Amino acid sequence: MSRAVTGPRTGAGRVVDALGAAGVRHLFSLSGNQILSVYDATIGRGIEIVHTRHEAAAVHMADAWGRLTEEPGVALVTAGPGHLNALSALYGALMAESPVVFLSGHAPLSQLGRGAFQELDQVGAARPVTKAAWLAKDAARLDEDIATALEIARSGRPGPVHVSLPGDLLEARVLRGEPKASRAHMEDGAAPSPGPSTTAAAPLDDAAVRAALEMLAAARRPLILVGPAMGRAARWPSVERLARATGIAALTMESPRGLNDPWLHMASTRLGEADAVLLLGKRLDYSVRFGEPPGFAAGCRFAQVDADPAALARGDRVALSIAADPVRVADRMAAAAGALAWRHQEEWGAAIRRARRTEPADWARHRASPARPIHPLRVCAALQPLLDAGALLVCDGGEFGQWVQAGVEAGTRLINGLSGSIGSAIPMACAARMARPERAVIAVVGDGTFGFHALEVDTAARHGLPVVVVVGNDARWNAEHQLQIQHYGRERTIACELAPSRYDELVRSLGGHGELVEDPAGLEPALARAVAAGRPACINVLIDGLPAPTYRAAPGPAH
Ligand SMILES: Cc1ncc(C[n+]2csc(CCOP(=O)(O)OP(=O)(O)O)c2C)c(N)n1
Ligand SMILES: [Mg+2]
Repeated sequence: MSRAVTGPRTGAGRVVDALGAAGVRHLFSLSGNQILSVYDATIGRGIEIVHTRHEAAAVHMADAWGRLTEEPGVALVTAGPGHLNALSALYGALMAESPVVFLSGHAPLSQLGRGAFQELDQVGAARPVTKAAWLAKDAARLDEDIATALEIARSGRPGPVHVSLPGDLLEARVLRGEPKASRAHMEDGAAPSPGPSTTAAAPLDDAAVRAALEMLAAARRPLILVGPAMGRAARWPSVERLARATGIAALTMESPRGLNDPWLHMASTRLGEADAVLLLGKRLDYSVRFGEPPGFAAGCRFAQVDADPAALARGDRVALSIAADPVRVADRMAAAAGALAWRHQEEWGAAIRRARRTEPADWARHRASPARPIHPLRVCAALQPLLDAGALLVCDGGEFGQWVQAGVEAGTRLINGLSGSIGSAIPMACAARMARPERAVIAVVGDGTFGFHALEVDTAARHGLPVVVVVGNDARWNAEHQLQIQHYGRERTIACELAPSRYDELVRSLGGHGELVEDPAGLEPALARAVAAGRPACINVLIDGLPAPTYRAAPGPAH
């Protein structure tokens, strides 16, 4: 049998060369016919393939890599069903504004329209969950496709970009200096130029920036709200500088629970008092209740800054819209703030910052509670010292996830985010450990959520990634159970029960460390052993399935 054509002189070689030249060292992937040429081309080229157990997990890993490094995480999957399996995770990356390059094998160009194996309009399927998506058309230009995809993913408002790679292009021999097809002859779906997302280079509209600053200066109770990318380490210092220069409190809005984000604590009860809001890289979307009453007062004015003009809200809620890089605008505003007369009282900004850290009065008792099943805040109390020592938190959704997001303070945390999707935490933790090998990485998931990507513990074991998975086991899809109680009544709850399964034993069977914790006193020692295990670990905690915390206008019981 003759060997397939692979190596540096093929289209696949061009793909790998372009990735390597851009500094990409990992491909998060699940194998398949159409991409084996790319696997082959990585041999000896310094690029590690992290071979996952589901395509969505590969994208979640690329997403975490993107969020932590601000360099695109690259996922590579096979055509048709492999491609489709990955799409839900791309939605997570899109909503988290994470730079991701999503590459899929694709039916050969030479067979298109004839019912090729796994032939599918992959570009059409990926378009709603990407910044840009196209089908590669020329083997000699595959390197340009990759470079363009990487550039679009990280520019402007970061996000995922897709390129479909036809199998025949990947396997085609490409000689150096081979003539390239002219882009002008390509049909719709060919590689776009980075285009309007590169507003970074455009001159700032000084008058508009000044008007936004004056709007804040004239307000009594101004606020700064920022989106997911602005809340990350690479951009947050600019937000902080502006907050310091103006005395205005700045908050990141990255929770699917929006103004009810439990991490906001008592601040969630005060945001509606604002009379002017600066949105930095933050859409006026569902998470801020579109800026409308009762979320915000009818008279509250909004100024919105976004690198992506399409993200700017239409309608009369926004007094000022600025299409520009929010980092540049924040820096410009911080520099100019001293020259203005500010009307707001420092006390308002301080009150919001204080409220953000103010917990209901009874939380201290819950953190120390000896009760069984274990209170979620007791788990938080056990996690906090590890986070204080530098562990990175990857927290999923569901009621347990909300408790932990609210109940701990983490130097670095990744959450499921505005997609409102559950299931990403275990694969994200794997990539987080790759991006930050010096730090302990703790994934927090509900028992239902654990099932989405539990087998990525196997990926972690094979790739030497000792992540710690803490499962809050209430034998229930509790978030939905709670909604049933709220909307239909306690006597009409249905179909949300799970078994109190031994997820710790599952992890042990995969070569990991696993412990069941039923007694709160066992939490700290079990977590310490898990962190020290040097292999993936699961602490399966039997918790009380409580509704996630909510806040009232005055500190009081959580529920
Ligand atoms: C992909 C996806 N599927 C379904 C949901 C709806 N959903 C949100 S939370 C939740 C329950 C999660 O259960 P578990 O992980 O056990 O956490 P718990 O709420 O019990 O603490 C479900 C089904 C979702 N948000 N995302
Ligand atoms: Mg549960």
